[in-house]
Amino acid sequence: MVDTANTPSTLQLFPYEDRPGWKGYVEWEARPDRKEIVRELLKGKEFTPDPEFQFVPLPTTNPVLIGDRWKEYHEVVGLRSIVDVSWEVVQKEKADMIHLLDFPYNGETKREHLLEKLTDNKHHFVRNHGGVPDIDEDAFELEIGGFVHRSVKLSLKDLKDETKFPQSEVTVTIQCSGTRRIEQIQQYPGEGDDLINAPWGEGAIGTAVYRGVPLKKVLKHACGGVLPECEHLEFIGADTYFKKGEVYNYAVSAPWRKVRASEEVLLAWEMNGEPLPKIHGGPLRVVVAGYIGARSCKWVYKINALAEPSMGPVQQQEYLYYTSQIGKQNHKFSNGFSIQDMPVSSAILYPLDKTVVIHDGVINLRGWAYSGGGCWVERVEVSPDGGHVWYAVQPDDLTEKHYYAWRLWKIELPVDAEGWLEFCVRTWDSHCNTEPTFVRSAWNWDLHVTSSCHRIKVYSVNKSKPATAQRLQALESRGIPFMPLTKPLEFPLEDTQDYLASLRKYPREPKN
Ligand SMILES: Nc1nc2c(c(=O)[nH]1)N[C@H]1C(S)=C(S)[C@@H](COP(=O)(O)O)O[C@H]1N2
Ligand SMILES: [Mo]
Repeated sequence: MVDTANTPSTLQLFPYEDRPGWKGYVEWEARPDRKEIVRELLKGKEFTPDPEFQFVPLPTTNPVLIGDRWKEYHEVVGLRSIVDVSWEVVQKEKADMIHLLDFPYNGETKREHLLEKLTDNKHHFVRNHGGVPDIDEDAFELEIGGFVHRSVKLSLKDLKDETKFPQSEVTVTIQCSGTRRIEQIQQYPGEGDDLINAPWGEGAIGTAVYRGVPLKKVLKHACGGVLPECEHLEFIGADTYFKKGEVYNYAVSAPWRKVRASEEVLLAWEMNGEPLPKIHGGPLRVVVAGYIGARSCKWVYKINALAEPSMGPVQQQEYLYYTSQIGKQNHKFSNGFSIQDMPVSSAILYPLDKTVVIHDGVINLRGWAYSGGGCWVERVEVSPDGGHVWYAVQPDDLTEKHYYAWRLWKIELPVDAEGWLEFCVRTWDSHCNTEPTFVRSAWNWDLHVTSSCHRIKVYSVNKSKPATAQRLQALESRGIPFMPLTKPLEFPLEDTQDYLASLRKYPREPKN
């Protein structure tokens, strides 16, 4: 618990509005003095532990998890208003979501909203490591420095000036590397990070058309290019991130090689034709197409050209992919590889897991398929038997190809068998990559990148079978619903006469 007796004196320590028009922004990276004060304030204090949700079932509430600990961090340093304002933004911009974590806000898109090629801004998932800054467009400024020929400060007006920078519009799928993490958790619990590694299902992914300027053009035209020492571009966001008793601004990086090669590393201010919503990084964010969501820094106000990757904890200490033998006792920041390009993956959105499907020998399935790194989805295959027999989705049943976006798919799957069946999906991309077969094949301590074949269990009732059709009719004529599946039938399906006839024809015991 927070020792409130010690907090009032800290209330004025850090400004809620560090620059005029920049609410909810506090500069930490350029202020080691402030970082030191926070370190001292947090030292030795006890905070509410994070909720345990890996060894126990997830609550069915919405919000699912409550970030008490993170609210208390902000309270102790006198920044409680960041917590409150962030929740107000959620109410305004993201009312209709699965709120996985209330603060820092993590919101998952509901299944029905994943079935559109472009995800509506109000339904696109959100992953935050801190609060949501509220920065005036007119007051906003982007600073670029480090190993560039010329350090610059650019207003949003400068960036939007087409006589200075050519603009691009790109359809991009942003996927959190935690998508489908819940499947890893259900098999083997893993990293319980201080900032809760959200138990995402299939909805930490979304697709939008982003408008902005390619970063490489800005580096070229505004900064006169980068210096030979520049190998990485670091992006710093205006939000506040606590990690192990220290405070930071969110910082990540992407290699210069990626930025140079690609029009698709954008500084974006528009999402699906609308100004970038605050919760998605407005007024300006980076969009690193093809990479894990974490690199697409929101509220980016500073870019540094560096010789090495960012030392920000998100880049250095998180989003690492370990072997399945590396766990709590032996993981180091250097012995996992840094996840950048997203691998190929897919999900079945309908039918829902653990549902009953009454059908005529064909079940309709729908879902998404995506591959990062500029690879595109070539083929989606679905299996009705856990992965032995595979049926390919027909080309007409896939949405159009993009270099950096998902394809939605649908298929009419022939299904003869009844009872519990395991359906799964696997996708092949343009580089002939496909998905590991089982979660266990790709389980990793940080629970990232669940890219194994997505599996669901469906209870099949095939009414093209005469016996099944008759029984369903018998139920209907009595007004008895089939569901819920686990409720026993209210009447016997066989009368005594039929039973005895059958028994006499096929005796239970051998005759001799
Ligand atoms: N400044 C900042 N940028 C950020 C984050 C953040 O917490 N702060 N989260 C990252 C992560 S982990 C993901 S998956 C994406 C999510 O983008 P979205 O919230 O717009 O969907 O933003 C990334 N950019
Ligand atoms: Mo993420």
